[in-house]
Amino acid sequence: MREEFLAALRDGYSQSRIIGRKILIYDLVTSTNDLALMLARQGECEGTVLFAAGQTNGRGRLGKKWVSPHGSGLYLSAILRPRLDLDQASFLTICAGVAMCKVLDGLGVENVSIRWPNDVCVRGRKICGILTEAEIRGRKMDHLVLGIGMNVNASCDELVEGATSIKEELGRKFDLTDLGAIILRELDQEYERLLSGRFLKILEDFRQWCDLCAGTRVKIAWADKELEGFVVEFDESGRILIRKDDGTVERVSAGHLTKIA
Ligand code: BT5
Repeated sequence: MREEFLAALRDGYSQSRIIGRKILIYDLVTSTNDLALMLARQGECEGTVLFAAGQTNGRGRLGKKWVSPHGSGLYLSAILRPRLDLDQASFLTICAGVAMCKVLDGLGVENVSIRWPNDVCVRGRKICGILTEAEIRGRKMDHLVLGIGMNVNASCDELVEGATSIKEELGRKFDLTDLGAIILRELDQEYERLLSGRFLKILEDFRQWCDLCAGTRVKIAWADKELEGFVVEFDESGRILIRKDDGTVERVSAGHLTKIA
């Protein structure tokens, strides 16, 4: 493990400024995102993070399941109240993706990349998933829950096809508490950058980690819609800009993306 990460580990949670200033730890929950959304509605403060050892109903996007073997992964949700427009909520996913890439890279995991919008992969195998859920009051964002699932000590056979874990990549187990501290520190740093308006810096990092570049031909499917075209760029809300074959450019904030050779 690299030196700066060992230092982060020694400092533990104390470095957290916002994310992680209050930590709630559970054994088995349905979903840390469900619990965090409930607490956020009841007024829980910004920065509170919930960790669970296991989830019976870990969720991905659009009702998909997040497989959460008990005791061998990190399942956490942070309650955030950023002053952002609702359509900028997906930038939190970008931010968290960058933070998780930095964590994995710092541990020595090679070939880490972001599969837009919310998967962190190693050589195309998914190691971490991010689920950002925002709720509004009136026309403004009231709170947002940032959920992260990281496969740490699970073996491939405990996960799903196409998944991997830190243990599978590095050949050894990690202490979940230490890793939790490292994750909070990185998340907090990225969140700090976001709150201070350094969107472009975060986007710069995102482009470095993202497995897509301008000119890649892709197909994106969401709800009952699908479009195909060439990647142009990502905007400050984390949306992808696609130039369709008729020359028009469409912005998409989430969906299932497939690269077309
Ligand atoms: C995600 O959704 O990747 C977001 C996952 C977020 C999970 C965290 S855990 C803490 C918090 N509480 C929750 O309830 N959720 C969050 P999506 O892009 O829709 O991907 C879902 C797909 O990932 C599934 O359909 C599977 O194909 C795959 N998958 C499920 N479990 C996996 C795992 N443990 N590792 C890798 N891939 C997995």
